[in-house]
Parts: sequence; C-alpha cells; structure tokens
Amino acid sequence: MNPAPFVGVRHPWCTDFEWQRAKQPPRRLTDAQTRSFDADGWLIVEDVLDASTLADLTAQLDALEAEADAFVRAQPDDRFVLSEADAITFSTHAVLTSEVARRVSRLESITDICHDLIGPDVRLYWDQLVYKKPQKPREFPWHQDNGYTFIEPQQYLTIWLALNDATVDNGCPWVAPGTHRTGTLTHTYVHPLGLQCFADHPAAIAAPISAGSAVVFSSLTPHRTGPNTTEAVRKAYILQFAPDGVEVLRGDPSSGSPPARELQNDPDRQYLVLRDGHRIDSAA
Ligand SMILES: O=C(O)CCC(=O)C(=O)O
Repeated sequence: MNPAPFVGVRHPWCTDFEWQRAKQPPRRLTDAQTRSFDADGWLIVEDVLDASTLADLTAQLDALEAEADAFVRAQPDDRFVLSEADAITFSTHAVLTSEVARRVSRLESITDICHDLIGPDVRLYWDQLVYKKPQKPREFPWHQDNGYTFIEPQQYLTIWLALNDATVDNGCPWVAPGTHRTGTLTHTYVHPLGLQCFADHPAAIAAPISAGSAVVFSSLTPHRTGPNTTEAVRKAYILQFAPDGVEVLRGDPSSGSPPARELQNDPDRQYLVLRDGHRIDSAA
C-alpha cells in the first residue's frame, strides 16, 4: 500500500493528522483510480481540457504571463518572491481577470475530480500559472503545497494542468508516492529556488503528461519539477480545491503559541464549485 519509506520531518502544527480517504462513490474516476490516489497521493487524468478550451485558456494566460514577466524584469535582480525572469514565473489568481480561467475552474471534468477526491462541498482555494523558462534551467524543489501556507484541513487537492506537453526534459512534475499519509512536513528555504521538505526521495516518479491533461495530487504529496533543458517555455496552470470551511493558519510554528486562523472564502476567487455534490456554475 505505501511503497515509500518515511522521509522528512513532521511540521510542528501537524500533531494529530489522519489521512481521510474519499468515501463517496466516484462519478468520473474509476474505483481503481481513487484507490491509487488513496495509496499514492497522486494520479494522472488525461484530456481534462478539450482542444478549443485549451487554446482559449493558453491565449488568456499567455497575456497574464507577459504582464507578470514585465513586472518581474522591473524588480531588483529580476526577482519577485520566487519568480525570476528567464527562470520561472508564478502569477496568481488568473480567475480574477480571465473569463476562461473562471470557466475552467468550474468545468465538469474538474469538479468531478473534486467530487471524487474531496467532495461534496468544495471551494477553489488558489490558482496560479507557472511558466518554466529555458534560459536559466532550474529545478523547483521537493515540497508539499501545504508546506507553503499551512491550511486546515491539511488535505486538499492540486490539479496541475499542462498547457503544453510537460516532459522530463522541460520540467514536468515528479511525485513522491505514499508520503501524503504522514501529514505536513517541515520545509526550509533553499535560495533561490523555494521551500524544500527533502532533497531527494528514493521512490520519486516522473509524471509527464500531454497538453490538456492533469497531474492530480494531494496538498500533502511531495512534488518537484525538474529544470527545463529544452528551448521552449513549459506552461502550467494550477488549480487548488479545498473542502468548504478551510482555514489558513498563521504564526510562528516554533513559538509554541497557537496560530491565528483565517477562513478562506473570498467571493471573487475562492468561490464554491460544488455544494452537496452539485456543480455550481456561477460565483457563490
Ligand atoms: O510548475 C512548477 O514548475 C512548480 C509549481 C509547483 O510545484 C507549485 O506551484 O506548487
């Protein structure tokens, strides 16, 4: 069931975590897929976007990326947070400005995955595009998404959508199966790359996918992306979905003081996509 030895150090706020397997009968995934997600913490779902939606989404996200790139190039050292010109750019909350991104976040092919793995009441928690550039090939190190911002319940879902083919050579995701069951790990910052929960994993698996397909993984599944050693930009759009009622925890985990809690329900970008298992077609 769990092929990977435990690697990493548990986060101080992760005291009584117990992995919850999805209980509802799946409506899009097969039983084998939900069992595999339960055991390994990830799976590939092919053809989440059709060709026309993919083209429309890429056109709008390319325009946002151009703005993000110009912004980063105007900063000291061409850097802003983890974005660096010619290396990698992160651009958050496309749903605020892109009609296609909003539509994609509520597509049945997406909300069905949410239903099968976290439903029945689900909100968009976060969305961002990540473009990996070939001029400065770099890895994005092993991390859990809940290692960046600690949210509770710790268990939510990331849908990493490829806008163009994601290959080992251009920086597709790699995943560490089984470790999601441990809960959130402690992360440390590795300059200039980002937070890291471990340097390597003995059971690491590459997850190359074609454009329009998705690597779906838990917020607790350690993943990395490799350097882009090709000549073209690798483009991904990441959607994260959480059970309604999710809270961000803020504070110093090493202080021993209880963290402050912040409900995540911004109506403009953290809208419900499923209520009682039913898809919601407009912002709620
Ligand atoms: O897409 C990438 O290259 C890395 C993005 C990632 O892992 C993340 O945003 O959590």
